[in-house]
Amino acid sequence: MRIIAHLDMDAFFASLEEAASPIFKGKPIAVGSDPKNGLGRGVVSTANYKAREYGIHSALPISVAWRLSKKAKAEGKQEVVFLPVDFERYNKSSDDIFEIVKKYAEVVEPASIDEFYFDLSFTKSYKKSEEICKKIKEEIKSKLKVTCSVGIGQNKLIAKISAGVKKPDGLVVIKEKDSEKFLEPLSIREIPGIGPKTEQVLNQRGAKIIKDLKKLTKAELQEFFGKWGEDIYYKARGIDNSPIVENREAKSIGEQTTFERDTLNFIEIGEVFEDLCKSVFKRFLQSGFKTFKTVGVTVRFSDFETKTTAKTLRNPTNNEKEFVLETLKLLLPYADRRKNPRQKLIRLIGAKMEKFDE
Ligand code: TTP
Ligand code: MG
Repeated sequence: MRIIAHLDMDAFFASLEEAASPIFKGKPIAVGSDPKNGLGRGVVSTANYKAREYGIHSALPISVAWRLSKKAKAEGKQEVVFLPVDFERYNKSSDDIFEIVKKYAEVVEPASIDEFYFDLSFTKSYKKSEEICKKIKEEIKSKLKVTCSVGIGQNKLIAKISAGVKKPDGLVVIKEKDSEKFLEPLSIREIPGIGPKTEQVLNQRGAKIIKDLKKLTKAELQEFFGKWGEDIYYKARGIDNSPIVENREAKSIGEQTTFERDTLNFIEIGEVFEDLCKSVFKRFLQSGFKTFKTVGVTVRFSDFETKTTAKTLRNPTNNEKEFVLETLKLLLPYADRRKNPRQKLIRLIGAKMEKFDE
């Protein structure tokens, strides 16, 4: 059984701006090109939910957004705060979110600047997956002061669609047995890839919602759209085998491993950890990088609480012994009482290195 989650940040750029400047809190915000007092020619990148109430949204001409703001003001509502796009900062936050998700799931696909797919099949349970996603949401909220919406399902298709149905700050779980019924009442446009053109053709065949789409045979859909038609046929039934692709360029090299049984046996943990470090070091040698400067560990306890620590070394190094020793020093406090006072059993450990060739 696969369990896949999709996480999408809420009004991402605008939320980050709101979080960065308390004076904007609660105000309608549009991030995008310069409105130039209504004469600007660019578009809105995104608007927060408050500004969406005025009809402002992504890709709307900024001049139209300006007018909607003036109209709102005339009606006694708050004027919209217009802000320029600060990609560098948003990218940095995107990396921070990626790192948070990565603590809880080994396989993560950054699908866009504010979207991530990750594999929770290892939990073998929707309940546990939901718990993990709650923790991820909480950690993002506490560290970045912004919210996100998460969907959980049997594949990327169900995960993505369910993440979108309860925005903002949603968490939706669609179990495999419920997935077809979940899809049926939705607009065919909810299926990723069905844009205005495909929609038009399908509307002409009487399919507005997914339930109606299922009345078309595979042969008919293939006739209209070729291979894409076959995809549509399966997607309408909640079937999607596409894999999660970890395509981010290497910023860190690391590995995690889950124990056969949760343990607090120092000898066992030490042995497994040393093997893990050796494997990470081998990948470092293969990577072509010359040195690394930061080392880190991850520990997941039996209740899925997950901790990470990293340490930046005094000097860049390429020494395997140093790597093992330094990460071991980070790991040990989680086994003894220093960082594990209740002596919880350990479920997973990980080691990584970053800051290459500085
Ligand atoms: P989205 O996830 O599509 O939108 P969002 O996060 O702003 O809002 P939602 O709560 O509905 O998810 O896009 C993520 C970011 O990408 C968005 O904050 C700004 C940027 N973006 C553009 O610059 N132009 C666009 O047309 C879209 C759709 C997004
Ligand atoms: Mg988003």
